[in-house]
Amino acid sequence: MVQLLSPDGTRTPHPELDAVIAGNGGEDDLASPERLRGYYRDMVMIRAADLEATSLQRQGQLGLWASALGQEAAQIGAGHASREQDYLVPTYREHGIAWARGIEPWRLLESFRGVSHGGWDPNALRTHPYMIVLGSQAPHAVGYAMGLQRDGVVGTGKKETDTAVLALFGDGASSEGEVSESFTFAASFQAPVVFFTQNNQWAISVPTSVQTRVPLAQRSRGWGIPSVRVDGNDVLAVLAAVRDGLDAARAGEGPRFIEAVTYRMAAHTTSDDASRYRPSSEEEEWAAKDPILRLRRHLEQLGEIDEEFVARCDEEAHDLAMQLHHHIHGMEDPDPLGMFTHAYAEPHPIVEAEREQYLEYIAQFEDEGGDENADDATPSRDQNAEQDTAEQNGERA
Ligand SMILES: Cc1ncc(C[n+]2csc(CCOP(=O)(O)OP(=O)(O)O)c2C)c(N)n1
Ligand SMILES: [Mg+2]
Repeated sequence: MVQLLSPDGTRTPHPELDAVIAGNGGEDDLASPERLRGYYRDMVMIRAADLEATSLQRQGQLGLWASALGQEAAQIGAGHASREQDYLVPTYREHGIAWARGIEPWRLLESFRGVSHGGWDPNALRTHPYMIVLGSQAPHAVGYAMGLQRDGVVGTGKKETDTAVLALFGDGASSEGEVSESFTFAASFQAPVVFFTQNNQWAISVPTSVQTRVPLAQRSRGWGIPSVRVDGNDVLAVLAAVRDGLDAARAGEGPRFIEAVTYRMAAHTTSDDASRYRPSSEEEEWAAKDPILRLRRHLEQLGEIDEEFVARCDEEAHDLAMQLHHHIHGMEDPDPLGMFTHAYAEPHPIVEAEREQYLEYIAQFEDEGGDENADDATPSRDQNAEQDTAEQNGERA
């Protein structure tokens, strides 16, 4: 497993990736003190946003939240490894990726609150909307990558415009047939795509040991796709491996597969109770490998971090959490009928029938309560929150 920072923060040399970190002789040093402090700040910011989102869900302001706690280095490393023109295809837990790509964190909350279908312009930010269907990221990414080949922006030798795709998915999703099919297409067409799996040890309650008998990274080798297993709690190892893979892909060298070994510190989502299936000793063991702490120790060893900087990051993170809180309360509820509007580009008989059915459903409440306002007839967010809490307490019907 590739590691550039050991858990105590010591930098360990690597025969190939050191050159990538140093900018391959012509670019900026990816491990300059300024950049390292930047990664640290990023990780502190997204952790605070994540904790705030969890609180907002508990307050009934979000329907659900999928926490990325513990996966900050994997996501900030991979996000910053991509170049501006690259296209990223995320899952639903990619908050650090979104941050690194410049997506405002409250955009993420819109979908989890159910007030938008996506939340950002995928073309402008070169980052696809979150996708919950497991494994669907892979064929979308390979298709996009094959399109890039046909657009002539692969292997021209221009690093500023040659483009690659980063497909993100979890250890569990890697068992989906779509991922295997995508490996076939990517290898056959030598598509400029890097498959990046965050092996966070769990797929809800199923451990990675059930998904695979060999290290996940080995899976792609039968397709002739080179792979590497990196320490996913080491921001520099992830950064170097993903930058290297994407640059090879954009240069026309074909696909790569990267497994980042990390840990999902929280439950699967706010609807899950991880204590039912994993021991707290495991959580404690991984807490000692905390990715933020590791980078901080490294910066301390270099003498490049002081209390003032740490305090400023914490303050900014607190401000970000407050902003999220503020934005949530400013989000307007959408027209419930809007969900039928963009299902298809043109009218569709089934969608039309469903729309009519829903109109009739809403009308029932108007008859009963004599209330003219259809929105008030749907259960309120507070009522939903009460029901969710009851379900979490095991009071299911
Ligand atoms: C095709 C499909 N099957 C099942 C689900 C339900 N589901 C949502 S997340 C999840 C576990 C995914 O685990 P993993 O791929 O390891 O990603 P992680 O949640 O750990 O980030 C499952 C089974 C789904 N979203 N899509
Ligand atoms: Mg997983």
